[in-house]
Amino acid sequence: MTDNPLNVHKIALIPGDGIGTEVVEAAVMVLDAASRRFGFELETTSFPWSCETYLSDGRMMPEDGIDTLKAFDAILLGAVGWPQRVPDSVSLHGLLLPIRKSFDLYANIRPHRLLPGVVGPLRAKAFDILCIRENTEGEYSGAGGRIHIGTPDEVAVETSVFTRRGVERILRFGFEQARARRGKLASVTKSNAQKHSMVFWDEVTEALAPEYPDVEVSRYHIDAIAARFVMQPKSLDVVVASNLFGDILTDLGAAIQGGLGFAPSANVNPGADVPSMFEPVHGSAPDIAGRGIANPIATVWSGAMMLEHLGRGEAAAAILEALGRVTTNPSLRTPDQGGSATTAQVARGIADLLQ
Ligand code: GGG
Repeated sequence: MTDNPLNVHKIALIPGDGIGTEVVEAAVMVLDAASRRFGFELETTSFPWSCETYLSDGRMMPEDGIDTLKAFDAILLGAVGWPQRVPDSVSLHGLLLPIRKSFDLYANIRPHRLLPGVVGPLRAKAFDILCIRENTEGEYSGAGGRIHIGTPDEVAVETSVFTRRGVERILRFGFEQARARRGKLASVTKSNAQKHSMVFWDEVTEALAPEYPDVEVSRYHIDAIAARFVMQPKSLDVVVASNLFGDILTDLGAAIQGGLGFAPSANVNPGADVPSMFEPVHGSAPDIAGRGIANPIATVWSGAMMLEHLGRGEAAAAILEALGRVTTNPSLRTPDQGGSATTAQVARGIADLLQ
Protein backbone atom coordinates (compact mmCIF):
# COMPACT_ATOMS: atom_id res chain seq x y z
CA MET A 1 0.00 0.00 0.00
CA THR A 2 1.22 3.54 -0.67
CA ASP A 3 0.30 7.04 0.42
CA ASN A 4 0.56 8.24 -3.16
CA PRO A 5 -3.02 9.00 -4.16
CA LEU A 6 -2.12 8.39 -7.82
CA ASN A 7 -1.45 4.82 -6.85
CA VAL A 8 -5.00 4.34 -5.63
CA HIS A 9 -7.90 3.29 -7.83
CA LYS A 10 -11.41 3.90 -6.50
CA ILE A 11 -13.64 0.98 -7.41
CA ALA A 12 -17.41 0.82 -6.98
CA LEU A 13 -18.61 -2.72 -6.37
CA ILE A 14 -22.19 -3.56 -7.31
CA PRO A 15 -22.54 -7.27 -6.47
CA GLY A 16 -26.26 -7.17 -7.33
CA ASP A 17 -28.37 -10.31 -7.13
CA GLY A 18 -27.99 -14.06 -6.76
CA ILE A 19 -24.51 -15.36 -7.46
CA GLY A 20 -23.41 -11.78 -8.19
CA THR A 21 -22.51 -11.30 -4.53
CA GLU A 22 -20.46 -14.51 -4.43
CA VAL A 23 -18.49 -13.94 -7.64
CA VAL A 24 -17.73 -10.30 -6.83
CA GLU A 25 -16.41 -11.28 -3.39
CA ALA A 26 -14.23 -13.88 -5.10
CA ALA A 27 -12.95 -11.40 -7.68
CA VAL A 28 -12.09 -8.88 -4.99
CA MET A 29 -9.97 -11.52 -3.22
CA VAL A 30 -7.97 -11.95 -6.44
CA LEU A 31 -7.79 -8.23 -7.26
CA ASP A 32 -6.54 -7.47 -3.74
CA ALA A 33 -3.82 -10.09 -4.12
CA ALA A 34 -2.80 -8.57 -7.47
CA SER A 35 -2.75 -5.05 -6.08
CA ARG A 36 -0.55 -6.11 -3.17
CA ARG A 37 1.88 -7.86 -5.50
CA PHE A 38 2.10 -4.98 -7.97
CA GLY A 39 2.16 -2.16 -5.42
CA PHE A 40 -1.06 -0.25 -5.96
CA GLU A 41 -4.23 0.09 -3.94
CA LEU A 42 -7.81 -0.65 -4.81
CA GLU A 43 -10.12 1.40 -2.62
CA THR A 44 -13.43 -0.44 -2.92
CA THR A 45 -16.89 0.74 -1.89
CA SER A 46 -19.72 -1.76 -2.11
CA PHE A 47 -23.25 -0.69 -3.04
CA PRO A 48 -26.06 -3.10 -2.16
CA TRP A 49 -28.19 -2.04 -5.15
CA SER A 50 -30.23 -5.02 -6.23
CA CYS A 51 -33.70 -6.51 -6.42
CA GLU A 52 -33.69 -6.49 -2.58
CA THR A 53 -33.31 -2.70 -2.77
CA TYR A 54 -36.20 -2.59 -5.19
CA LEU A 55 -38.42 -4.59 -2.84
CA SER A 56 -37.57 -2.37 0.14
CA ASP A 57 -37.25 1.06 -1.54
CA GLY A 58 -39.14 0.73 -4.81
CA ARG A 59 -35.97 1.45 -6.80
CA MET A 60 -33.05 -0.70 -7.94
CA MET A 61 -30.66 2.10 -6.98
CA PRO A 62 -31.12 5.46 -5.27
CA GLU A 63 -32.14 8.48 -7.32
CA ASP A 64 -28.59 9.86 -7.07
CA GLY A 65 -27.01 6.49 -7.82
CA ILE A 66 -25.46 7.57 -11.11
CA ASP A 67 -24.07 10.75 -9.51
CA THR A 68 -22.57 8.62 -6.73
CA LEU A 69 -20.82 6.39 -9.28
CA LYS A 70 -19.25 9.38 -11.05
CA ALA A 71 -16.68 9.66 -8.25
CA PHE A 72 -15.19 6.23 -9.07
CA ASP A 73 -12.51 5.14 -11.52
CA ALA A 74 -14.34 1.93 -12.44
CA ILE A 75 -17.30 -0.25 -11.52
CA LEU A 76 -17.24 -4.01 -10.96
CA LEU A 77 -20.73 -5.48 -11.24
CA GLY A 78 -21.87 -9.02 -10.49
CA ALA A 79 -25.33 -9.82 -11.78
CA VAL A 80 -28.80 -8.32 -11.94
CA GLY A 81 -32.07 -10.20 -11.67
CA TRP A 82 -34.34 -12.08 -9.29
CA PRO A 83 -37.20 -12.99 -11.59
CA GLN A 84 -39.17 -14.81 -8.89
CA ARG A 85 -39.62 -11.51 -7.01
CA VAL A 86 -38.99 -8.67 -9.51
CA PRO A 87 -39.70 -8.77 -13.25
CA ASP A 88 -36.43 -8.92 -15.21
CA SER A 89 -37.58 -5.98 -17.31
CA VAL A 90 -37.78 -3.87 -14.14
CA SER A 91 -34.44 -4.92 -12.66
CA LEU A 92 -32.46 -4.58 -15.89
CA HIS A 93 -33.95 -1.19 -16.77
CA GLY A 94 -33.47 -0.04 -13.17
CA LEU A 95 -29.77 -0.75 -12.74
CA LEU A 96 -27.60 -2.25 -15.48
CA LEU A 97 -29.00 -0.46 -18.51
CA PRO A 98 -29.16 3.00 -16.85
CA ILE A 99 -25.47 2.73 -15.86
CA ARG A 100 -24.48 1.82 -19.42
CA LYS A 101 -26.63 4.58 -20.90
CA SER A 102 -25.91 7.35 -18.36
CA PHE A 103 -22.15 7.02 -18.81
CA ASP A 104 -22.61 6.36 -22.53
CA LEU A 105 -20.61 3.13 -22.19
CA TYR A 106 -21.26 2.39 -25.82
CA ALA A 107 -18.79 -0.44 -26.39
CA ASN A 108 -19.35 -3.75 -24.67
CA ILE A 109 -16.22 -5.83 -25.18
CA ARG A 110 -16.56 -9.58 -24.80
CA PRO A 111 -13.60 -11.90 -25.53
CA HIS A 112 -14.27 -15.56 -26.36
CA ARG A 113 -11.40 -18.00 -26.20
CA LEU A 114 -10.67 -21.19 -24.32
CA LEU A 115 -8.57 -20.83 -21.19
CA PRO A 116 -5.91 -23.53 -20.80
CA GLY A 117 -7.35 -26.87 -19.76
CA VAL A 118 -10.96 -25.87 -20.43
CA VAL A 119 -12.70 -28.37 -22.67
CA GLY A 120 -15.37 -26.57 -24.67
CA PRO A 121 -18.06 -28.34 -26.67
CA LEU A 122 -16.36 -27.79 -30.06
CA ARG A 123 -13.67 -29.76 -31.88
CA ALA A 124 -11.99 -26.43 -32.74
CA LYS A 125 -9.82 -25.35 -29.81
CA ALA A 126 -7.73 -22.39 -30.92
CA PHE A 127 -10.35 -19.74 -31.66
CA ASP A 128 -9.94 -16.20 -30.40
CA ILE A 129 -13.00 -14.01 -31.03
CA LEU A 130 -13.52 -10.49 -29.72
CA CYS A 131 -17.18 -9.50 -29.77
CA ILE A 132 -18.00 -5.81 -29.70
CA ARG A 133 -21.62 -5.26 -28.76
CA GLU A 134 -23.29 -1.88 -29.22
CA ASN A 135 -24.41 -1.03 -25.72
CA THR A 136 -26.56 2.08 -25.55
CA GLU A 137 -29.23 2.03 -28.25
CA GLY A 138 -30.59 -0.37 -30.88
CA GLU A 139 -33.12 -2.88 -29.67
CA TYR A 140 -32.56 -1.99 -25.98
CA SER A 141 -33.32 1.72 -26.33
CA GLY A 142 -36.46 1.29 -24.25
CA ALA A 143 -38.56 3.20 -26.78
CA GLY A 144 -42.07 1.88 -27.06
CA GLY A 145 -45.26 1.33 -25.20
CA ARG A 146 -48.42 -0.66 -24.73
CA ILE A 147 -52.01 0.35 -25.24
CA HIS A 148 -55.34 -1.32 -24.50
CA ILE A 149 -53.54 -3.35 -21.85
CA GLY A 150 -55.27 -6.54 -20.86
CA THR A 151 -57.86 -6.31 -23.60
CA PRO A 152 -58.12 -8.36 -26.80
CA ASP A 153 -57.05 -5.20 -28.67
CA GLU A 154 -53.78 -4.91 -26.79
CA VAL A 155 -50.82 -3.58 -28.80
CA ALA A 156 -47.16 -3.62 -27.75
CA VAL A 157 -44.56 -1.65 -29.69
CA GLU A 158 -40.80 -1.79 -29.05
CA THR A 159 -38.85 0.48 -31.36
CA SER A 160 -35.20 -0.16 -32.17
CA VAL A 161 -33.25 3.07 -32.38
CA PHE A 162 -30.16 3.24 -34.57
CA THR A 163 -28.49 6.64 -34.88
CA ARG A 164 -25.70 7.51 -37.30
CA ARG A 165 -23.57 8.64 -34.35
CA GLY A 166 -24.22 5.41 -32.46
CA VAL A 167 -23.66 3.03 -35.36
CA GLU A 168 -20.62 4.86 -36.69
CA ARG A 169 -18.80 4.97 -33.37
CA ILE A 170 -19.31 1.29 -32.55
CA LEU A 171 -18.19 0.27 -36.02
CA ARG A 172 -15.14 2.53 -35.77
CA PHE A 173 -14.34 0.92 -32.42
CA GLY A 174 -14.62 -2.49 -34.10
CA PHE A 175 -12.36 -1.43 -36.97
CA GLU A 176 -9.75 -0.15 -34.48
CA GLN A 177 -9.86 -3.39 -32.50
CA ALA A 178 -9.49 -5.43 -35.70
CA ARG A 179 -6.55 -3.27 -36.76
CA ALA A 180 -4.84 -4.01 -33.41
CA ARG A 181 -5.49 -7.76 -33.72
CA ARG A 182 -5.61 -9.99 -36.82
CA GLY A 183 -7.15 -7.40 -39.12
CA LYS A 184 -10.54 -9.02 -39.69
CA LEU A 185 -13.89 -7.44 -38.92
CA ALA A 186 -17.23 -9.23 -39.11
CA SER A 187 -20.19 -6.84 -39.13
CA VAL A 188 -23.44 -8.50 -38.05
CA THR A 189 -26.95 -7.54 -39.18
CA LYS A 190 -30.17 -9.06 -40.45
CA SER A 191 -30.45 -6.66 -43.34
CA ASN A 192 -32.34 -9.06 -45.57
CA ALA A 193 -35.30 -9.00 -43.16
CA GLN A 194 -34.86 -5.67 -41.35
CA LYS A 195 -34.75 -3.31 -44.26
CA HIS A 196 -34.36 0.02 -42.45
CA SER A 197 -32.06 -0.15 -39.43
CA MET A 198 -29.92 -3.05 -40.61
CA VAL A 199 -29.53 -1.80 -44.16
CA PHE A 200 -28.43 1.49 -42.57
CA TRP A 201 -25.87 -0.42 -40.45
CA ASP A 202 -24.55 -2.13 -43.59
CA GLU A 203 -24.27 1.22 -45.38
CA VAL A 204 -22.29 2.75 -42.53
CA THR A 205 -19.99 -0.31 -42.53
CA GLU A 206 -19.35 0.10 -46.26
CA ALA A 207 -18.80 3.84 -45.92
CA LEU A 208 -16.18 3.41 -43.18
CA ALA A 209 -14.33 0.48 -44.74
CA PRO A 210 -12.13 2.59 -47.10
CA GLU A 211 -10.74 4.42 -44.05
CA TYR A 212 -9.40 1.09 -42.77
CA PRO A 213 -7.80 -0.49 -45.87
CA ASP A 214 -5.75 -2.78 -43.63
CA VAL A 215 -8.93 -4.38 -42.21
CA GLU A 216 -10.74 -7.10 -44.13
CA VAL A 217 -14.48 -6.60 -43.63
CA SER A 218 -17.11 -9.30 -43.97
CA ARG A 219 -20.82 -8.82 -43.51
CA TYR A 220 -22.86 -11.61 -41.95
CA HIS A 221 -26.46 -12.09 -41.07
CA ILE A 222 -26.93 -12.97 -37.42
CA ASP A 223 -28.20 -16.47 -38.19
CA ALA A 224 -25.26 -17.24 -40.46
CA ILE A 225 -22.67 -15.99 -38.01
CA ALA A 226 -24.32 -17.96 -35.18
CA ALA A 227 -23.67 -21.10 -37.23
CA ARG A 228 -20.13 -19.92 -37.98
CA PHE A 229 -19.42 -19.52 -34.24
CA VAL A 230 -20.00 -23.28 -33.98
CA MET A 231 -18.69 -24.56 -37.31
CA GLN A 232 -15.75 -22.23 -38.08
CA PRO A 233 -14.92 -20.18 -35.00
CA LYS A 234 -11.25 -19.88 -35.98
CA SER A 235 -12.28 -17.87 -39.05
CA LEU A 236 -13.53 -15.03 -36.82
CA ASP A 237 -11.49 -12.22 -35.29
CA VAL A 238 -13.46 -9.10 -34.27
CA VAL A 239 -17.25 -9.31 -34.46
CA VAL A 240 -19.33 -6.15 -34.13
CA ALA A 241 -23.07 -6.37 -33.55
CA SER A 242 -26.08 -4.44 -32.31
CA ASN A 243 -27.23 -4.54 -28.68
CA LEU A 244 -29.64 -7.48 -29.00
CA PHE A 245 -27.65 -9.46 -31.55
CA GLY A 246 -24.47 -8.92 -29.51
CA ASP A 247 -26.23 -9.99 -26.33
CA ILE A 248 -27.39 -13.26 -27.88
CA LEU A 249 -24.23 -13.97 -29.83
CA THR A 250 -22.05 -13.57 -26.76
CA ASP A 251 -23.99 -16.22 -24.84
CA LEU A 252 -23.15 -18.50 -27.75
CA GLY A 253 -19.56 -17.24 -27.50
CA ALA A 254 -19.62 -18.10 -23.79
CA ALA A 255 -20.94 -21.57 -24.57
CA ILE A 256 -18.13 -22.36 -27.00
CA GLN A 257 -15.53 -21.14 -24.50
CA GLY A 258 -16.74 -23.69 -21.98
CA GLY A 259 -19.77 -22.01 -20.44
CA LEU A 260 -21.07 -18.76 -19.04
CA GLY A 261 -18.78 -19.15 -16.06
CA PHE A 262 -15.86 -18.16 -18.29
CA ALA A 263 -17.16 -15.15 -20.25
CA PRO A 264 -16.00 -11.69 -19.08
CA SER A 265 -16.96 -8.25 -20.35
CA ALA A 266 -16.07 -4.58 -20.24
CA ASN A 267 -18.43 -1.66 -20.86
CA VAL A 268 -16.41 1.35 -21.99
CA ASN A 269 -16.69 4.83 -23.44
CA PRO A 270 -13.22 5.32 -24.92
CA GLY A 271 -11.72 8.70 -24.16
CA ALA A 272 -14.52 9.91 -21.88
CA ASP A 273 -13.95 10.81 -18.24
CA VAL A 274 -16.52 8.38 -16.86
CA PRO A 275 -16.18 5.13 -14.92
CA SER A 276 -16.12 2.06 -17.13
CA MET A 277 -18.02 -0.99 -15.89
CA PHE A 278 -16.80 -4.58 -15.83
CA GLU A 279 -19.08 -7.58 -15.37
CA PRO A 280 -19.35 -11.25 -16.19
CA VAL A 281 -21.63 -11.99 -19.14
CA HIS A 282 -23.69 -14.34 -16.98
CA GLY A 283 -26.69 -13.39 -14.91
CA SER A 284 -27.67 -14.02 -11.30
CA ALA A 285 -28.33 -17.80 -11.62
CA PRO A 286 -30.95 -18.00 -8.83
CA ASP A 287 -30.92 -21.81 -9.05
CA ILE A 288 -27.43 -22.01 -7.52
CA ALA A 289 -27.34 -18.70 -5.62
CA GLY A 290 -26.20 -18.85 -1.99
CA ARG A 291 -24.55 -22.26 -2.31
CA GLY A 292 -21.01 -20.95 -2.86
CA ILE A 293 -20.51 -23.02 -6.00
CA ALA A 294 -20.69 -20.40 -8.77
CA ASN A 295 -17.76 -20.30 -11.15
CA PRO A 296 -15.95 -17.02 -10.36
CA ILE A 297 -13.65 -17.05 -13.38
CA ALA A 298 -15.75 -14.78 -15.61
CA THR A 299 -15.78 -12.13 -12.89
CA VAL A 300 -12.09 -12.53 -12.08
CA TRP A 301 -11.30 -12.16 -15.79
CA SER A 302 -13.57 -9.09 -15.92
CA GLY A 303 -11.57 -7.74 -12.98
CA ALA A 304 -8.36 -8.31 -14.96
CA MET A 305 -9.89 -6.35 -17.86
CA MET A 306 -10.63 -3.59 -15.36
CA LEU A 307 -7.00 -3.49 -14.19
CA GLU A 308 -5.80 -3.40 -17.80
CA HIS A 309 -8.18 -0.48 -18.41
CA LEU A 310 -6.79 1.30 -15.34
CA GLY A 311 -3.26 1.02 -16.70
CA ARG A 312 -2.28 -2.00 -14.62
CA GLY A 313 -1.43 -4.24 -17.55
CA GLU A 314 1.21 -6.20 -15.66
CA ALA A 315 -1.25 -7.10 -12.91
CA ALA A 316 -3.93 -8.00 -15.46
CA ALA A 317 -1.50 -10.28 -17.30
CA ALA A 318 -0.50 -11.95 -14.02
CA ILE A 319 -4.16 -12.65 -13.20
CA LEU A 320 -4.73 -14.19 -16.63
CA GLU A 321 -1.63 -16.30 -16.21
CA ALA A 322 -2.87 -17.47 -12.80
CA LEU A 323 -6.32 -18.14 -14.25
CA GLY A 324 -4.75 -20.39 -16.85
CA ARG A 325 -2.93 -22.36 -14.17
CA VAL A 326 -6.07 -22.78 -12.09
CA THR A 327 -8.16 -23.90 -15.07
CA THR A 328 -5.67 -26.71 -15.69
CA ASN A 329 -6.03 -27.92 -12.10
CA PRO A 330 -8.92 -30.44 -11.85
CA SER A 331 -9.18 -29.94 -8.08
CA LEU A 332 -10.10 -26.29 -8.66
CA ARG A 333 -13.10 -26.83 -10.91
CA THR A 334 -16.55 -25.71 -9.83
CA PRO A 335 -19.57 -28.01 -10.42
CA ASP A 336 -20.43 -26.37 -13.78
CA GLN A 337 -17.11 -27.84 -14.95
CA GLY A 338 -17.72 -31.24 -13.39
CA GLY A 339 -15.67 -30.47 -10.28
CA SER A 340 -16.52 -29.97 -6.63
CA ALA A 341 -14.52 -26.85 -5.75
CA THR A 342 -16.30 -23.88 -4.19
CA THR A 343 -16.26 -20.32 -5.48
CA ALA A 344 -13.99 -19.29 -2.62
CA GLN A 345 -11.57 -22.19 -3.17
CA VAL A 346 -11.11 -21.24 -6.83
CA ALA A 347 -10.58 -17.59 -5.91
CA ARG A 348 -8.10 -18.55 -3.18
CA GLY A 349 -6.26 -20.76 -5.68
CA ILE A 350 -5.89 -17.85 -8.11
CA ALA A 351 -4.96 -15.39 -5.34
CA ASP A 352 -2.30 -17.75 -3.94
CA LEU A 353 -0.61 -17.85 -7.35
CA LEU A 354 -0.33 -14.07 -7.23
CA GLN A 355 1.58 -13.95 -3.95
N1 GGG B 1 -23.62 -9.79 -15.33
C1 GGG B 1 -24.61 -8.88 -15.58
C2 GGG B 1 -25.96 -9.51 -15.74
O1 GGG B 1 -26.65 -9.71 -14.78
N2 GGG B 1 -26.33 -9.85 -16.96
C3 GGG B 1 -27.58 -10.46 -17.22
C4 GGG B 1 -28.35 -9.86 -18.35
O2 GGG B 1 -29.41 -10.33 -18.68
N3 GGG B 1 -27.84 -8.84 -18.96
C5 GGG B 1 -28.46 -8.22 -20.04
C6 GGG B 1 -27.50 -7.39 -20.79
O3 GGG B 1 -26.29 -7.62 -20.70
O4 GGG B 1 -27.93 -6.50 -21.52
